[in-house]
Amino acid sequence: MKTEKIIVSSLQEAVEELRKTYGDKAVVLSSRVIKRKKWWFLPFINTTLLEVTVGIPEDEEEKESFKEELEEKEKLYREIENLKRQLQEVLKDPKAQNQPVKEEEILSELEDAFSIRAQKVISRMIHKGVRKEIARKIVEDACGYDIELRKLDFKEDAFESLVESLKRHTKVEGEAIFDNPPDVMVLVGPTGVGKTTTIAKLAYLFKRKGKRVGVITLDSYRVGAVEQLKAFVKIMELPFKVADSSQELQESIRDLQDRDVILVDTAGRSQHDKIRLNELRAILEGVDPKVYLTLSANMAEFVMYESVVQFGMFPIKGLIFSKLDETSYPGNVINVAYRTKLPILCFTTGQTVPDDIVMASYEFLAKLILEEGHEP
Ligand SMILES: Nc1nc2c(ncn2[C@@H]2O[C@H](COP(=O)(O)OP(=O)(O)OP(=O)(O)O)[C@@H](O)[C@H]2O)c(=O)[nH]1
Ligand SMILES: [Mg+2]
Repeated sequence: MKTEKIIVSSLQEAVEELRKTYGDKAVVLSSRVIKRKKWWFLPFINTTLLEVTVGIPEDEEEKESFKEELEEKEKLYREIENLKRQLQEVLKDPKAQNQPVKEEEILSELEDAFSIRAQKVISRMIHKGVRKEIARKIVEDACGYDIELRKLDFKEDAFESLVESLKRHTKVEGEAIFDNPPDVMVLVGPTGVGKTTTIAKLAYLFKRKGKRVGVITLDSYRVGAVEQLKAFVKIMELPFKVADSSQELQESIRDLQDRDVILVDTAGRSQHDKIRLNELRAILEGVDPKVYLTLSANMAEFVMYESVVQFGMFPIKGLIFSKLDETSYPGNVINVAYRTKLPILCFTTGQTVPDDIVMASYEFLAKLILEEGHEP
């Protein structure tokens, strides 16, 4: 494969340029931000450009594998488009803005179809922030038709039935990760959601399960970020590396080859900051990591979708929901899990390392929606 560097103002422009010159065969391999003088006579005014490295396949076999890669990417883009459409719907619906729902309204809509106990569960779910149609669907599938009541009622115990329904409507990874740890696991997400703290908690759990753990941070931008993680890692006596570039990351991974799992922390990025997201993508290129998106449970639901869409430029393997202790409306977690079908890895429930973490399970999800909360 031949590689070439082109200077463009955006990745979009790079893709268009490639299509024009090489058709579908060429791909973007990496990109980096560069500063150029906009006008030579104004020496202090720089403009931000992207230097994009492109790969151009030379033989038939390579073309074939590029075709597959392209198809894979197209599939991903289609999924993202689909999520975007769903996001538009959510934004159109005023309930997304957490408007209070009137108890009588909910119950009057449900009383013909559901038993009283099923109605109560739906109503509780809605008060916890689960969207009405999602709560209804999850409970409907947890129920069977009771001939005597002539209504839908839980097949067995409400909790057990909900667990079964959640298995059909959401995905959970949870403890399973310890049986089959990823070689390289990267946490991405918006700023301040708790990525670094979660890495420390996960490192502890992997270690407790007898796995050999290594930790790498890519966050050398923020003052104190390296020290923050280093301190935790030192207490756990784990090897720790700091990497600044794709090459340093690959070297660090090679140095930690004897580890069962390498946890990689990244600097928080706004989901709107395309340039910094692309920088991270370029650093991760060639590593094939399992990427987990960390979202804070107290974020507005539509911001969560927005993050899923924007961070969708990484192959997201699963979701981590942090700061569950800071929300009284965990229903948004159920909504996002239901809609995106991305597996949930874990929840974090406080600032204390390593204790405040719960690996996700369907039972935990059911508890989340059945527990008493803020009800009128
Ligand atoms: N209440 C609560 N606070 C948390 C939780 N997880 C992390 N925090 C706190 O949130 C703050 C930010 O946590 P970090 O782990 O530094 O977040 P980050 O995503 O790494 O932040 P950046 O690297 O700056 O993007 C810290 O004060 C943490 O103690 C949690 O589950 N609950
Ligand atoms: Mg951090």
